[in-house]
Amino acid sequence: MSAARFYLTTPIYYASGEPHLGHAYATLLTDTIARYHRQAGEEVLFLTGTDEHGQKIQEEADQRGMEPQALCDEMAARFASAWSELGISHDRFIRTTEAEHVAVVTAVLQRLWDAGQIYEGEYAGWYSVTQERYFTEKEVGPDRVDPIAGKPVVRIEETNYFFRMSEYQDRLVRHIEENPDWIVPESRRNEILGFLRKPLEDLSISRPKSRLRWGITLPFDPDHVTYVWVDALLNYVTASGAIRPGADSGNRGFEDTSGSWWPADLHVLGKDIVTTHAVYWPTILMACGLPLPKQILAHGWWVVEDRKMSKSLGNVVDPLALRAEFGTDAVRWYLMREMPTGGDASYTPERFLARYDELANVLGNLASRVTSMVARYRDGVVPNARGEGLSAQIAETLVTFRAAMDSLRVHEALGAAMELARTANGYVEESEPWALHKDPERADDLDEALASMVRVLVVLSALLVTVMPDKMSDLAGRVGFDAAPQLDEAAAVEVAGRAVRKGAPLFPRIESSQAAGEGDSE
Ligand code: ME8
Repeated sequence: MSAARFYLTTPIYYASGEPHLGHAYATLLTDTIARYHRQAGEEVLFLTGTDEHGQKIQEEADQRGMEPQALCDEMAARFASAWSELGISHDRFIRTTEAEHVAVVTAVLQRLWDAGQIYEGEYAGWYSVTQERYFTEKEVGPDRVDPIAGKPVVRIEETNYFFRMSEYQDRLVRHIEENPDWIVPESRRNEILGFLRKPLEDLSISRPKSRLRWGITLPFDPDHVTYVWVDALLNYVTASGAIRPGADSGNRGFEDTSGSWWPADLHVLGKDIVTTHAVYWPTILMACGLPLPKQILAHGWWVVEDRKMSKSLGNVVDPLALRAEFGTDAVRWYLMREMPTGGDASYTPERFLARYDELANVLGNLASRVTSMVARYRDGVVPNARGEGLSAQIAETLVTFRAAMDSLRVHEALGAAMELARTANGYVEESEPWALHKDPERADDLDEALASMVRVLVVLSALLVTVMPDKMSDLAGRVGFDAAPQLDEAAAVEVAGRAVRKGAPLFPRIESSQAAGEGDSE
């Protein structure tokens, strides 16, 4: 039987600015979920990339006195290198200026045009360049600002092509109602259902070249380019390989996506772009005859003093600077552990340090104590004992961890793992290996306690390797494993006889934890 497959995506980020902590969060969240599926033995396609067309990019390039393509080349490289520094394990980095993608967008538009799904009309409305979207009179309010970033909108009146989105309203509402987990969390699902209570309008899908030259030319009118969101959303189909214009299969992909990665299992994105993903996107797919993605996870925002962190607000935190100081895995841990998936979280240096302390004082401390006791009391070899002192807690943690990960509550899964480390520190205190060591009659008890502690470290490495791949591989290595084991094997691996080494602290203490008088010590 072939392995189960899982296809998941991040948003593709605008190539108009540098990656910041918000982008890093979305990408890391997707990475953590991707690693979790790989660790379960599934075959995974993890897609990320850059969104390179549209007015926002053109304006940024004009401002810098650059060609848009040169700006995109520079920014795509920045994103790719940030992701490599943050240990992101994507399988494909797509750029919407790639020839393959341009061909897919062209094929899709031609298909919609041939099917009578696109017509020419007049548009008059408020446009936000920051969001690359029209908003209604009501949404922009008397101040004429977009409701997401609060930036001014502009009035646009022009001839556009429209996609008959309104025809799909009922089908979309039914889909959302019949699939309660299609959009998570529920708050975002309700928001979309609320939006769909009003009549859905048709979607303007083109821009005249007289106003915007940077985009994919419409196949049926050379004077217009494709609206950037239609172009961008299709990246998910391009990378799936479902439609390969010009290939032997022709456009077979529209009728039959077998053999490709489409439909996606999960789109991860921020709550700022739920409407485009949960309304525009599924209706376009319906009109093309393509299956819908299986799930949409809308995560919350990192805010700084109650305002969304964003380039346009000028309040961004650079994830790479944090990484230089604390290491990649500490940044990954903070972002994944601190933000309740779906909620908002506020970035503060204090919270960062508090989460780091958890790593140093709970997990790092446990690893250090256990490895040094095995070294000291048993010459660095795990004794031949069953090591079942914490079996019940391990079993319970595995159940909680899996359930939380499967329902995309990553922060909860990580919390459960950290709780196991806390419990294990308590076990160390209670079993008092230092006292057992002094009593030759209790050598078996000491063996059992040490083996149990090592087992917990192995399980922790398996639980946390998705979020801290380097540190947890290091931890597995310190207790005699080549790599952190797969989750379903972790509780039952043989620990007896493994060679243990202590090594330098996994998470070196930083000043605040030293000041607090705690740390990575026995
Ligand atoms: O919207 N907190 O790109 P974008 C958390 N190109 N996440 C944040 C964030 C914050 N403060 N700021 C950004 C676009 N993000 C389009 C997407 S997809 C077909 C096209 C994350 O560069 C979050 O995931 O503005 C958000 O949805 C995404 O970056 C938007 O990135």
